[in-house]
Order: sequence, then C-alpha cells, then structure tokens
Amino acid sequence: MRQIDLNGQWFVKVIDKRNTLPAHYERVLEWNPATVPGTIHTDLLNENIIIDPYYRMNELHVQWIENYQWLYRREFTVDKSIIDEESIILDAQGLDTYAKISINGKKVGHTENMFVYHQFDIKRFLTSGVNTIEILFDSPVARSKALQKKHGILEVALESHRVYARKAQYSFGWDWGPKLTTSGIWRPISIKASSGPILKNQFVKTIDLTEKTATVEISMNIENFKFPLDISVKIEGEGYSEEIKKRVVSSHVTLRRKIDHPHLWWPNGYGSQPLYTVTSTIQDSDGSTSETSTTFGIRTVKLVQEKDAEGKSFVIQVNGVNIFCKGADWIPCDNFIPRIPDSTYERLVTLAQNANMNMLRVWGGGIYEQDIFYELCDKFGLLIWQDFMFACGEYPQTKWFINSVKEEAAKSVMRLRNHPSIAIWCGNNECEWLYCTQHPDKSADDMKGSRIFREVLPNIVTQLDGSRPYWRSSPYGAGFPNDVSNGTHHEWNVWSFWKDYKEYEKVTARFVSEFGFQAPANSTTWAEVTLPADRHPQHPVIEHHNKQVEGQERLFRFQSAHYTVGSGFEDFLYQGQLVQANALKTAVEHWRRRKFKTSGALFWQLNDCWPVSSWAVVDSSLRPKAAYYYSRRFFAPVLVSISSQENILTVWGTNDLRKTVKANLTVKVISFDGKVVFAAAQEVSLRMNSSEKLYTIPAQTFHSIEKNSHFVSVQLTFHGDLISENRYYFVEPKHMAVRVPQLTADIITAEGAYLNLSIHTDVLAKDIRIELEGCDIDLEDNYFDLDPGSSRLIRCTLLGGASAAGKKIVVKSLTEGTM
Ligand code: BMA
Repeated sequence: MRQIDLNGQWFVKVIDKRNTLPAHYERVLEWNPATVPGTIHTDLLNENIIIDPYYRMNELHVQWIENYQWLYRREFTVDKSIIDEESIILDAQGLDTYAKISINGKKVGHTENMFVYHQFDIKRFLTSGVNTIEILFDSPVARSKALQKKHGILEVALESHRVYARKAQYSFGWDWGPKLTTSGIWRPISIKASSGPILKNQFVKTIDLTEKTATVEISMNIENFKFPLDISVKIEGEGYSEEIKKRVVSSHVTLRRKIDHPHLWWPNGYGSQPLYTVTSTIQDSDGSTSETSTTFGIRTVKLVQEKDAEGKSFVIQVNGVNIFCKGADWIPCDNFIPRIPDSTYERLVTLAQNANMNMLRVWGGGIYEQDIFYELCDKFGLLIWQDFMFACGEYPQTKWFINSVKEEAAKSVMRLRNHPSIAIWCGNNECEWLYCTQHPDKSADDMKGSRIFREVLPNIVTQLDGSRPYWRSSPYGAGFPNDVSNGTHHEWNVWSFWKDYKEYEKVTARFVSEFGFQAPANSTTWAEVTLPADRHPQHPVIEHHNKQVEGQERLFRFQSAHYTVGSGFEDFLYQGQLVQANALKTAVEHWRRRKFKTSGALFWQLNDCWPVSSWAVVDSSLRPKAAYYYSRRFFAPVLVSISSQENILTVWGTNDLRKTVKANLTVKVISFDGKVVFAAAQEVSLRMNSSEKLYTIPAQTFHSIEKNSHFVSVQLTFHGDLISENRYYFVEPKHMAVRVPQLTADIITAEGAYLNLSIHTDVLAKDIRIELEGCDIDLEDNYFDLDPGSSRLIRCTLLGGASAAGKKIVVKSLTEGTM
C-alpha cells in the first residue's frame, strides 16, 4: 500500500453567488491558506479574518459563516508508479458535511454524512505529475433547512432542522455550547494505492471465559485477492505469543483460539488493563502482502436485568463481576474538533481515572470520538457507554436517511468494536423520553425515527459486534422511558425543574446515566475570555456564556439556598462551584448506598467545549472545578457516608473492591472550635462489592448541642491510615457560626515541579481551596474540610513546565460572611 498524504496546507475561499457577504470580509473571496484537518472557522481565525468566537460575545459576529459555500483546494503530485497501481482510492476519513469532491475539474463524488469515512475510486481522474483536488462544502444550515422544508418540521429540542443533517448536533448550538456550525475536512485525507490483496475489518472478541481459559474469535475480510492465499495470525500479550498459519480459501476468515490463564481486562478500580495484539499478514501467489494489526482486551460484558422488589435491575457485568458504574457524560472538547490536541484527551481521561471513575458516556449529540480517546480509555480502564449520534428529537425515517444511518452505524461499529473499553451501545440521547413527555398518550414506537433505534441500530450491532449489549436510548425502560423502576434514568427534576439537590435522595432509579448541577468556570478561565469590567455574575458577557434558558438564574437560586449571596464575582465562582460539588456528592453517595439497586451514577458532564457556566466539572481550559475534587472522594473505591432521615444519622460503608475491607470506624460530634462532645469507635468489616449500614448515631446525641457550631465527623482507618472520611453538618453553610480560621500553608519540600504543602488550621476550616499564584497545578486534593486543630499534607504538581521557585500559595476557606 502506498500513500499520498493530502493533509497540511490547502487553500479556501467563499462562494458567494448572491453577493451577500457581510462588509469587511471581502478577503474570503480570494484564496486564503487553510489547514487540513480543520474547519472553516479555525481557518478564518488563523488568518485573522475573524476574531476568536469564544472571546466575550464574538460568537454573535461569526454567525454568517455557516450560510455560505466554502471551496477548498490543493495541488498534489502523483508519481507514474502510483498511476500504474491497480487500485487508487481517495480516503477521506471525515468531511463535514455536504461536500462535492472533484479532481482535475471532474466530479469524483459527494458526501452527506460527517460521521463516516468516504472512499472513492479515483484512478481514472489522476494524471502523472501535478493534480488538483477541490472540495466544495455546501452550507449545512441551508441544506438542513431545505430538507426540513421538504419533509416537514419534526418535534425537536433546540434548532429543529438539525435532525436532517448527519452532523454533530451540538454544532447547531446546545444548552452549554455556542452555535458554531462548522464545515471542513475534519479528519485526515489521503490517497491510497495498491495492487495486491487488502486485509480489512479485523475483529477480535472474547466469546467465552472460564476461570482458566478464554476463547477469542478473530475475523477479517480480504479484498482484491487471488487464491491461494496464506495467512499468518500472530497473537501477543504479556507472557503470551502464538502464531497461527493457514491457507485461506474464502474472502472472510474466522478463527478461534483458546488462551490459557489469560490476563483479563478490568475497569478502573477492579483490576488492571492488559492489552493483547493480533497482527495478521496475508500473501498471495504473486508474493503481494497485506498486514493489519489490532489491539484488544480479553473480557466479557453483559447487561443483567433481574426482576426484584423495585422493578428490574440494570447491572453491567464485566468478567462476571457486577460493576457499579461511576463516572460522567462526555461531550466533544471543542467546537473545532480537529484542533483538539491529544494532550487534551490525555488530560481529561487521566482526570477521570484519577477521580476513581470507571465509565464515561459518549453522548449522542456530539461525535463518535477520535481514536485517541478510545485508546486512552482502553489503557486507563474507563468503560464507555457509547451513544449513537442522535439527541433530543424525532428523526427522519425516510429511505435516504435510514440508508445513511445504516452506513454510519456499520462503519462506526467496525471502527470501534475492538476497544475493550466500549461496554454498551446505545441508540440515542433522550429522544424517546422527550417524545413520550410531550405525548403521554402515545408509545415510544410512534415517534418518528423510532425504527432507527428499535430495529436498524440493534440489528447492525448484533451483526457486526455481537459481544456487547445494546440499549435503545438514554434514558429508556419499559413503561415511561424515564421510569425509575427499570432501565436507565436521567434525573433532571433536580436543577432543570428548579428542585434542590436534597431531592436526589428520593430518587430510586436503577442506573442514572445523567444528572447534574451547573457551576461557573474557574476564575483564570474567565480571565482568558473576558475583560475585567465583564466579571460580574450578571454582566451580559457572563450571561452569554451560560446557554441554558434561565441557567444563570438557577445558579443564584441554588447558591442562595446554601450560601450568603453577594455580587462579588470571585465569591460567585467559589460558592457556585461548591453548590455543584455538594449536589453531586449528595446524589452519588445516595446511589452508592443503594448499590446494586442502583448500579450506575454518571453525572452530566465531565468536560466543556468552550468557556461557560455549565454542568461540567472540568472547564474548557482543563481546570478542575470544586466538584471534580469532590468526585475523587465520592467515587473512592471505599466510601464512608452519612445519610440523614428524620433526625437519625446512619453511617454507611460502600466497598467496590473485590475483597472484604476491615477497618476501624470512628464517629465523633465536634464543635467548630474542637470540643468533642460525642465519640464512638468500632471495628467494621465491609463485604466485597457491596454497601451496608455500619452505625446509627443515637438521636439524643444532638439534643443539647448548638446545631450551627457542631458537626459530625466519621472516619474509616486501617492501622491508623485513613481510608475514607466524611462530615455531616446540621445547618447550611450560610447559617454556620464558623470562625475565621488561622490557616497556615507551608511548603515542606519543593523539587522541580513537585511540592509538598502542609496546611494547618486552628478551628474548623470549610472548603479549603489551594492555589498557586500565576500557575496551574495538579493537587492531590482540594476544596476539602479540615477538622479543628488538624493538619494535612497535600502533594502538588506544577503544570506546563512551571517551577515552584518564588511562587506564592493562596489559601482560601469558607468564612467570609458566615459569622
Ligand atoms: C441532558 C443532555 C443534554 C443537555 C443536558 C443539560 O438531558 O442529554 O441534552 O445538555 O441534559 O440540560
């Protein structure tokens, strides 16, 4: 196989047939340099033709771009020896979206689906020497609106015409994202020439697993072949290597292998993530060869649904072990996907892993993610709940649309199916739920497009994968799609319907694949996209960066329930983040206590695509919010938590480990200045992979104490080492009589980018936030409480190659305005 790389520099210009271009943009009528892979927005930005759409309210000034046609062009040289190859293919991994491709002025083909790769036979279009390729992108908005006009308006949340375009739905605007409807060559493009056989679509799956042996099945297709063919299949893993050689007599090869004592792939927290590789090579009688290599993990995954007193369970089982799925929903990390560096994926997946997550849900309004994302999830043990790319609406059910969906689903399943991280395929995000909410008298099957989710997609998943479950939608279940008694649930009464987070404790859903609370981005991130004068919680620029209807209003409503609200921007950020953190904590601890009556808690959402107040716990500049640090604690494998019902406090132990945990439990009631008014200790044993009550605090303990100046502290320790700790406060922070603590923060050791800090407080210090002036840092923990008279050592890594020398530590805690 020989290749001509067509990535890199191209040229782009606008096609403006009706002369409607807005003033001052005449430069786009001429050829301007463009980068492939890329988008029209980033090309114009790189040439300083437009200003950064993320800055202040600039988004509004670039809306014209989506209404035009954009012509991309480049030249490339083809060698005579390439022209002589039997097959010459233009391999476009992703075109966004309505593209007409021509080479040397002749039409090669056209595309209408951003999610699939396209391959065109271009042998007859090429000449030896210099050739020209042009790709004309039609306006995605004009096209989807024209389709909507022809076929009718469907019931869709947000921009209704979007459902007609097989294009990332969030690019039409979302309740956390700007409306920046891109066009462009968004994935790599090349020419591939060959004359011999081609090995394709290698798939490895674990079809049987016993205690000592795994049976794996390896299959692949061969194209462009002449018999006889010889194949060699080499399987390699840690301490394992085997080569199978055989003669092939068909264009489809399937073989099975038993691997003794396999190293199993486990989700994060349940074991390690060993990966194997299969490399297959074929050779035909002319001596031409083709090779393909696949990484895979040995593991099984099953969805277990059993009838019980509450309805029907929904448990994901890996290698026969019930997994409580802990994690978050994932959206694209930018509106301009091609510019996302691998390091962003690495940072986010690492943050997820460090937060003890074991599952991410790739949400259906974004994209089938880039390969790097799945590779990282394989490596770090993040299970993937993979939606197909449909969200919040009815979808067309016409023949051309279904055909496009079939191709998209087949190609996506084939691209992704070798990743052990992918645990479940899911038809869409919230389509059935939305429809049935609006039509209580109808069934989900009446929804336009329902055939896609109940028939087309599951059939493709069975045919082309067959090793993972398929679920029709998130949320979905028997009866009402968002029912709590079975299936999956999205909990949006809290937050979206203005209910505060205590209400989470009433939710008895079986698997919660979405719930969330908004919080503003971090201060440094706001500083990157605003002017100092903008930084007020109610400034139009700040409000513009909250895309939910009444989103900003809710931030105030919930903050005022828990904290003293002023107009200071910094307090608004700090307290706003704490509200989100406590909301997620309340929900997750409750659902983990219900393990496995509830068996999944994925919060909305891990990441952002631009600087915004949203449900994300890591902002678009990859800075964690308070809730991120809380999530590390509330997702910890062993968790002690406190539930309060009718004045009775119950201490629970949740153990996700596959072994019993013996520990010492201490329970104390302490005044904010350090007087212990109640103390108890006992040995406890937490059964493996379960959750149970450990201790009930007698109600009389609280009778005589001042509720606004005491708290309950619980700790699980083993031989003096802390396993997990938690605190319970009787009143909201705004009513607490917290004294301003004397906080000291000292650098104990500093070596290059690593610091050890020691934090000490005299009285209770709530939500201590540590920052290093002018520098992004990774902290072992942040936004934590410190008991009166105690100290804590915190490890800290300076990011971006910064050095610790001369850096000032800034420590804040929740005291101002609470006395
Ligand atoms: C969910 C998601 C998204 C949305 C989020 C916040 O329901 O599926 O559509 O962004 O809520 O409203």
